[in-house]
Amino acid sequence: TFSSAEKAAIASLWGKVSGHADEIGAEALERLFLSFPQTKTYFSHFDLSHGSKDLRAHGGKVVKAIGNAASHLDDIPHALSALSDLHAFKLRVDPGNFKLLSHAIQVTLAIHFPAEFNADAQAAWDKFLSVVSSVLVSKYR
Ligand code: ZNH
Repeated sequence: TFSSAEKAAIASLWGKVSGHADEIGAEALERLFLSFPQTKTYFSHFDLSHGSKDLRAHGGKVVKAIGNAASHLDDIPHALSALSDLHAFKLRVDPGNFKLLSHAIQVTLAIHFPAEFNADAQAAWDKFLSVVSSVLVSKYR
């Protein structure tokens, strides 16, 4: 569960991100693929070149799912239930990759929102993204 300060930090940064979901998401994915090239293997059917439509479309989906979680901080498992099924039963992404994506997202947020993404906001987002990740891998077996 999140403290009211953590909730405020998540909501206020989400307010800045929400209008730029595709751009922020595409950049986070690009950082993921550059820093951890092994993660590209899940996306062999995508055009992963800089600024591609695939990167923007998928980045937008990922960021909007995070926004959905941000709007349901008291019940993230319920909000992400279908997505959790998809990752566990169909995509079977190695759970370790969620940490890598969370890291790439935080780097992207830090670069675009340096003033807002202070130490407290970073701690809150780190916790939030780890809750999102644990929900998405919770149905693995
Ligand atoms: Zn994931 C898909 C989200 C992580 C891989 N994803 C997806 C989607 C979403 C997401 C929203 C879409 C769905 C539909 O369409 O329905 N993810 C997400 C999130 C996260 C994630 C939120 C965290 C935070 N993923 C991940 C990782 C990986 C992945 C880490 C690896 C690396 N996903 C994936 C894939 C897919 C997805 C492969 C499919 C794509 C296509 O389209 O094909």
